[in-house]
Amino acid sequence: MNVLLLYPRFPKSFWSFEKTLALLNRKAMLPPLGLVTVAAILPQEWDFKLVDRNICSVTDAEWAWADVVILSAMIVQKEDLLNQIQEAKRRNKQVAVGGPYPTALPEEAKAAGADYLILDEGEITLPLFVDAIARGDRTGIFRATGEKPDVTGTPIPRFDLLEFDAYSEMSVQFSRGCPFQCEFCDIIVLYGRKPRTKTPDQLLAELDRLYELGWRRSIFMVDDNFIGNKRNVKLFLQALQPWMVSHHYPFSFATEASVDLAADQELMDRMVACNFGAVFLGIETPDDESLTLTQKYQNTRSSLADAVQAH
Ligand code: B12
Ligand code: SF4
Repeated sequence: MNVLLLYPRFPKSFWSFEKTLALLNRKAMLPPLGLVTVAAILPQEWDFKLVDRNICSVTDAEWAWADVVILSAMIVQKEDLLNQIQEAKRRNKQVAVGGPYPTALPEEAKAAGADYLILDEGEITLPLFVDAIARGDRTGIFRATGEKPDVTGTPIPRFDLLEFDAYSEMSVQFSRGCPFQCEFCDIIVLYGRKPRTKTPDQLLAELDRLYELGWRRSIFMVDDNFIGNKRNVKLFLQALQPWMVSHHYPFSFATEASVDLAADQELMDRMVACNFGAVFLGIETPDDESLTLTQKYQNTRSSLADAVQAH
């Protein structure tokens, strides 16, 4: 089975960083970690090619090679996702979609012509898709019924499918989910309020793989909230530090966290010791009334200015 993994274009926005990327001679900031994770979960005897449309277009030879086209997207990629589904159907390909946008609004991808809607987290729904393919089903909707997968079983993403030179940063994920409940955020709907973490050995194996493949630059831990499970993140950092020393600090790290990070000196110290250089903090607004209205209560409990200054 020849699988073409296709990542739709993002529109231009603050996050496209086109001028900065041109200076760095890179084409995109981050790779599609969801799609390389999907490739790792699917049967490894299948053949995979990945085209990130933020880097290049799909060639006629790649379209011709594919038996099935698998796409992932967030809502901002809607326009290109729907166009690519239609293009694949024009070329008589079977099309499967998943990821945050199809999971949130499945009927839009279906109306554009997608044959398989593989929704929610792939660890649960991809095996259902594989069974459907084995039965010869030409269509299907696969959903996880309430349960969230234990990410300790998630395989090492197929980083080998990525064109490393095109990206300014690499991504890995330690945890999914966030204990908070900000009303504008899709995280708790998609991934739940109980942060699920990988094991320290599991994430070190991912870093080993990146090291082996030659990656030597910055890595973004794309967790929704890296410190959602403080106990487990400390255990991971405890294992990461000697790994970084023995590998002569090959990476620098950045991540996202809630502002309560500032209240945990031990955690900040451990992150610095592991070469974390930047953390996105979800400040949103200094206005208490707006924070309360949007249920971002955790930001009303202490001074945001002090949290930013803490080191
Ligand atoms: C890294 C990241 C980015 C990067 C993009 C990197 C990239 N090239 O992918 C950057 C920083 C640029 C970014 C920007 C934005 N992002 Co963003 N981002 C993330 C983040 C934190 C991690 C993505 C990731 O790598 N996840 C790890 C992989 C393993 O998870 P995954 O992609 O979900 O894949 C799993 C499943 O979804 C599923 N799956 C995924 N694809 C497919 C496909 C198939 C076929 C199948 C079966 C399964 C499947 O299986 C995988 C394994 O379980 C997610 C949150 C999250 N937890 O995912 C938000 C998230 C995707 N982003 C989000 C948003 C809203 C944005 C912004 C619009 C924010 C803003 N207001 O500006 C911008 C848009 C950018 C733009 N305008 O160009 C939302 C999307 C909501 C939605 N329903 O679409 C999310 C979910 C965060 C949130 N708070 O709600 N983002
Ligand atoms: S703290 Fe961040 S990840 Fe968690 S619910 Fe709020 S905005 Fe979403």
